[in-house]
Amino acid sequence: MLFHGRAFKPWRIWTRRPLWLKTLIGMLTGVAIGLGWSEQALLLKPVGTLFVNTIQMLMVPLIFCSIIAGLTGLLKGQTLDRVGIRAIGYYLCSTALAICIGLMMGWLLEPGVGADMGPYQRPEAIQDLTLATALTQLVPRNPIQAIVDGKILQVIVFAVALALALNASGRRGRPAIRAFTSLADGMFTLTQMVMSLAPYGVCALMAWMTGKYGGAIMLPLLKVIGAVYLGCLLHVLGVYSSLLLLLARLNPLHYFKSIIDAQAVAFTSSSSEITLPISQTCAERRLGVSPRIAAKVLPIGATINMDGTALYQGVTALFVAQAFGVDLHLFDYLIIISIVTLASIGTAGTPGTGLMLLTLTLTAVGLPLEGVALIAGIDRILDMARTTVNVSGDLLVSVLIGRREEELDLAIYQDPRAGEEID
Ligand code: DAS
Repeated sequence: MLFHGRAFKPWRIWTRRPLWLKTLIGMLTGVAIGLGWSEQALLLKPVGTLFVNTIQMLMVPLIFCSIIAGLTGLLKGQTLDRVGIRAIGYYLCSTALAICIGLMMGWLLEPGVGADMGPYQRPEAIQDLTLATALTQLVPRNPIQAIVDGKILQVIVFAVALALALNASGRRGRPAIRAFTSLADGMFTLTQMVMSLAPYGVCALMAWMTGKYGGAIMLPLLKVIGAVYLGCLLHVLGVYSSLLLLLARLNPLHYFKSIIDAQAVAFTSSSSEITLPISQTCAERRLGVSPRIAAKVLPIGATINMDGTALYQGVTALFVAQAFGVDLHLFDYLIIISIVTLASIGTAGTPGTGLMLLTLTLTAVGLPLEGVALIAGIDRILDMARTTVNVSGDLLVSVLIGRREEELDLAIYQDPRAGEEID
């Protein structure tokens, strides 16, 4: 059959839809199946488990290669200068602060309470872990064994150490860096291939979970959206304003007015990398940051700064723990803060990477990966907010460093109209 002169292929109506929309449709279809045919829906569990196992298969090699590729790509064989070190310091501190806000929102709003999907038994090894043993175990005795056992924190520590060593070894390290960079690219491609199956995997898991636990699990997802958006608002308005006032003695209002364009692109694209050119223009023409500082600080931010993603990890990890009836303790929170802060080094500024990072976070504290399927359906809605915060944080640090290096044009900062229009 012809349609506008071309062969009409009805399946294209589905295949051409964006992945996030197909995943959302998959989730809603799964809920409908679970509510309508709860007995039969339980038979879909193996399909969902297969999807979860496939994601788990990717995790360790993906984070290992992407941290090495990300860190060596950032350092480019040099040692960081004062601006670079300060930028990374600001970024990692604000990311850790963002996770704390996310954990606080999850603890206060308790989005997962009422989902009643527990009780879930965490692995003994994680339950019995103490702070002393965790600190001693930070450094893996056998890094290959750590990779085999999926000990996330040890894998990350080893990856950061190896990246710094390869970067310091100059020309001799380049073949290895190239190898890890192409491996990381391969892992990202494989991740995209696996995530293209998300609509079907999430559909199967949601059908099974709804069939087993009922439709009550949907309401908590709305609370997750509320908690993430509220936390993002609190972080940007509260933390960023305070940092501008306390560290740079600048009026935050000018900052918020100047970054609207970049935030709009980040919100609609859900990608820090796509937003980077707009951020650069915003920084120079609206915030008055010098091109030298903007060119150095913003790419670092797009690579390692993930305040919104970190905050989202805090909320969703607590959501999954509450939904499955698992009590997390202070020590678990410290593990989440460490993992997410360090893993953000290797997290790409592209849509959906936060969901992949969530698999690391849940594994590190022994929570079920079925929680990833619960979140996957609404992830794009959350990604829009967290990417907006990521980009806002990048721009904030460029202002703080520009101010400290006396490379901030106050005339432009105080009157963004003084800068050129952003075309
Ligand atoms: N979308 C990612 C970014 O571009 C963030 C995320 O997925 O968490 O920053």
